[in-house]
Amino acid sequence: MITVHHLKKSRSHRVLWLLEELQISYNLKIYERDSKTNRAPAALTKIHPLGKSPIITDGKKVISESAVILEYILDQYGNGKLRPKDTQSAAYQDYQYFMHYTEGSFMPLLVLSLIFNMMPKQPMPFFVKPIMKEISKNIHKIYINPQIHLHLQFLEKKLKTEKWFAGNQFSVADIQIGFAIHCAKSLLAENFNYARLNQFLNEIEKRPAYQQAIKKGGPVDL
Ligand SMILES: N[C@@H](CCC(=O)N[C@@H](CS)C(=O)NCC(=O)O)C(=O)O
Repeated sequence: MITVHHLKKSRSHRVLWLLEELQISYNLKIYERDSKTNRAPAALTKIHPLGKSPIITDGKKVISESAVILEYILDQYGNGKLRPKDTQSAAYQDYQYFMHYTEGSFMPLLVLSLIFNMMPKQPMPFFVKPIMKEISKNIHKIYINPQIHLHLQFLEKKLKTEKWFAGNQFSVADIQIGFAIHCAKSLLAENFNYARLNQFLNEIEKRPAYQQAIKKGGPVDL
């Protein structure tokens, strides 16, 4: 049976969500973030050397990286569900794209934004703080925010012509990218003006499996 090593408020929500969609039984081991640093506890490094969540174990296998975990679960337990069947189709190409693009291109920008939000809050000599605040503000203005909006415009446009990210059927690509869009919305707050993406978020949040994952693993956030 699969054990999910679930760090609270993390990408691991994706894994719980998929397992709930497939209605598979699993063990859940919950890890708390450090209250000061927000980092994962050292206990996770005992499961995988990088100590990043999500990690699953299945028998002797240890699997990390959310996209790899989602694909593994579909390969082993999916019975052909939640990904396009025809590997030659445009939907399958989109499926592959969004499975890889999310962590390869989009999430790093969101993590960069989080880091630059956190930097001025770190302990430092009082006279450095205003300088750090200014650096953080400028990096957001010059690079991070325009890049995040560029990606969101691209994602919004994609959903103007299709219901989901890999064609007209809900798939695991929506689980993978859904978490990232949710995080982008909470980072941008009132500057998140994307009607189609808001509609997409409303639809995924209504899914019983999504809600069940939150019930078991806690709220979605970075
Ligand atoms: N690309 C990896 C990223 C894994 C990752 O960075 N996870 C974060 C949680 S969202 C983490 O474990 N952070 C805690 C830490 O670095 O201490 C994936 O998709 O699984």
